[in-house]
Amino acid sequence: MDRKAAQTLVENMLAGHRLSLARLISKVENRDSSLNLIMEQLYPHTGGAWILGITGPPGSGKSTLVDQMAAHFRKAGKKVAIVAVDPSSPFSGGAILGDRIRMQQHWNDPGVFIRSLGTRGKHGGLSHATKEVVLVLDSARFDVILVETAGVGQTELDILRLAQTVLVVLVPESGDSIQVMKAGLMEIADVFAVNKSDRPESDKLVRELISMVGLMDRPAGGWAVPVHKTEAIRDIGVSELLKALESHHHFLAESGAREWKASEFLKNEVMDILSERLGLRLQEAFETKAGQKLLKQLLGRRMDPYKAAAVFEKIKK
Ligand SMILES: Nc1nc2c(ncn2[C@@H]2O[C@H](COP(=O)(O)OP(=O)(O)O)[C@@H](O)[C@H]2O)c(=O)[nH]1
Ligand SMILES: [Mg+2]
Repeated sequence: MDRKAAQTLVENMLAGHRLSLARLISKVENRDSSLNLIMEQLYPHTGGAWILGITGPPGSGKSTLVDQMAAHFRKAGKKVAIVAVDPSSPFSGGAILGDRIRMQQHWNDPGVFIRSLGTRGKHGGLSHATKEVVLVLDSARFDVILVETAGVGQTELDILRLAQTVLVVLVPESGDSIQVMKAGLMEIADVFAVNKSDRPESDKLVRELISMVGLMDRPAGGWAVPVHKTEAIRDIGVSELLKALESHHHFLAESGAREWKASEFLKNEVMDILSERLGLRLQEAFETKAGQKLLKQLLGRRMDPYKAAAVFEKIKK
């Protein structure tokens, strides 16, 4: 796709054309060669959306909660995009299908856009593609973008760095607060939801989390992480949870943390782009005659990896 075609596609998307939006997202996901042209066109239109990350162990009720939250946002007249990332399933399989069925209440609503990213990108750049898919949706003027990821690994936590507000969803079965700490969820949570509050022991987890949050180092005037009980399937506690999330959103704007977060994110973004490019270029460099020779030298212990890296550093395209 050339510059002109990218421009037209982005213009159509900005005008509200659904199919163009879907096509752009696919191109971003597949790391299309016109990616940089697409980003150039749409980037000036980003920055308006509230990006809300939802994470937690599989089965804690994230999708159910996201579904209810979307319904609340719709009632308030907001346009909502939902991005469900499931890195555990390399193919769009069971979990994603389940999500689709659950989210059916929104299917005919033009104010809701749902996308599942179940596969890794061509070059394995799932987390990077996710960030850019979110940027596309941001430019498409969705008021809220809900990004659901299963909080099981580092890449998933990475994705959440792009979120302005992070909701961590837990259930009593997912373990105690010690495990929450170990999984790195304590540092990223802006709000906790203890879901499936219809189950016994949810009060115990709530108490644990509250005392844990109280022990956290927090600068004066910082955000106090609230803990909310929800029962997603019956929409119990969801509107209170949303109020807490919204006040975090306001807190970000008022405290200046929003800008700080955005600049951290952008720094990482540029570094990610560079390392993605560098990675591809090095991959190609290994395929060349010179690269093969170097590899042989490495294998024969006539060259060490540090020296080889220095040689590659000098390769110009
Ligand atoms: N008892 C109970 N079950 C729930 C609640 N919320 C979700 N579930 C169920 O828990 C299961 C997993 O939910 P899902 O939203 O797919 O979890 P996810 O993997 O975190 O996205 C589903 O069978 C839901 O119906 C709740 O508040 N109470
Ligand atoms: Mg889910």
